[in-house]
Amino acid sequence: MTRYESAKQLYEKFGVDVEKAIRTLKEIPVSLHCWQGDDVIGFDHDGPLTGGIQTTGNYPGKARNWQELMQDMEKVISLCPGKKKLNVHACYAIFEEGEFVDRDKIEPKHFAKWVELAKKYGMGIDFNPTFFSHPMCKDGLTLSSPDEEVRKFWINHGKACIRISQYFAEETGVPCVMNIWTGDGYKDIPADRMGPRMRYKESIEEILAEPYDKSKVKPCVESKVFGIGVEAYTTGSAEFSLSFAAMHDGCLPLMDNGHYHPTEVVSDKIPALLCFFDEIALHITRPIRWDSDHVVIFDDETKEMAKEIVRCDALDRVYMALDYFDASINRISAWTVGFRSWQKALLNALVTPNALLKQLQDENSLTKLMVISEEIKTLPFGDIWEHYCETEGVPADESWFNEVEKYEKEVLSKRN
Ligand code: RNT
Ligand code: ZN
Repeated sequence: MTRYESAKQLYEKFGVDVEKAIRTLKEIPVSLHCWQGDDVIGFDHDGPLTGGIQTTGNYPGKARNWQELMQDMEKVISLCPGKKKLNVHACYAIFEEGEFVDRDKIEPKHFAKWVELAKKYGMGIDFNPTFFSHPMCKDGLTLSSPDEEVRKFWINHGKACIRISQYFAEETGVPCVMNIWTGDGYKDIPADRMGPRMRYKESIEEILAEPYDKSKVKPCVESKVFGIGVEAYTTGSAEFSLSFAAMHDGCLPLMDNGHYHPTEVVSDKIPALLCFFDEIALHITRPIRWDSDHVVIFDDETKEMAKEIVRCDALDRVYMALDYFDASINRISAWTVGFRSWQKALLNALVTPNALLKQLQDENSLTKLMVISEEIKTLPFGDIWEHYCETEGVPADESWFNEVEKYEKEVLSKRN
């Protein structure tokens, strides 16, 4: 018997269909964020990263242009099992030599190269307007600015992004999740908290008034608690964003698990929102003490979030996207560890005996629920994971890192 066969038998004892779990996982897309590769800079400006988010570290070899970024993403794709979707930010528009248009004027053609990459791998694309790192972020405000000209610019950016999202969906045949996040807020106690929120509400409504096909474009609003330099007040707070999505048909709430107070957990929020929304979206990250956007690892809360999606039978109702950026380590490795970790979390959730555990809860057999929950933690999950990677044609163990080291030597170290 192989190690996989014997592991499978142990899981079967708890009523788990391992083959089915693997088949299911292969069909679930996870969005791979382009911004891990160049520290959230993009191709449309020279200035620094703003908006209350920050990358730290200066590990050599970051991608300097679209060719390098795509080459790096293809490397990551080759090292990760599972179905991928691309996640692109508007600041990653690709211009012809000498061409430039500002964000309110971008068009589908500026993203044709991304469509080419997606088609090469049979992937869909998710999209994000970029409301940061730009001179029109006036006093740290965009869609909620008191300056009408500023708001108008960003509303037009949002509308352009709706059109680009629809183009992505039409080209790839996969719906495009378009996420609206702004870093709008104040460093210190504001005198007016509602004014900016009313302006934000009206601005998003104007963006969503752009005609689009609801089956193709899935707009979301992402909430946040605070950012660097924006500690006292965030316009798009949790209550604001959740209420906005609830009150606007077709708009999804997006929860980023770095955007809550440290003892709040998104794993518990997933089943709460699924009681009310047909579909929701997630940004999967790893906050250490704050919204630090560390690389996702196979830790307890990551596992718990995946378990909730599976237990709620909501794999087709939750859009999952990675969102982290670490510039202190090899970026290809950072990307790969994060993607593989979320795959592990999903596989782990799918081979958890959820039906049995739920039955124990409903019978109020809470003692036995604890006993079984603890026993299954030491089942040979690694053997199932290894088998899954083999069937996906990617390295099953840490040997993928040899490829990254080779790539660093041959490609990354030549960039400067
Ligand atoms: C920032 C938000 C947002 C960004 C990306 C780049 O705190 O999480 O989602 O990380 O849009
Ligand atoms: Zn996010």
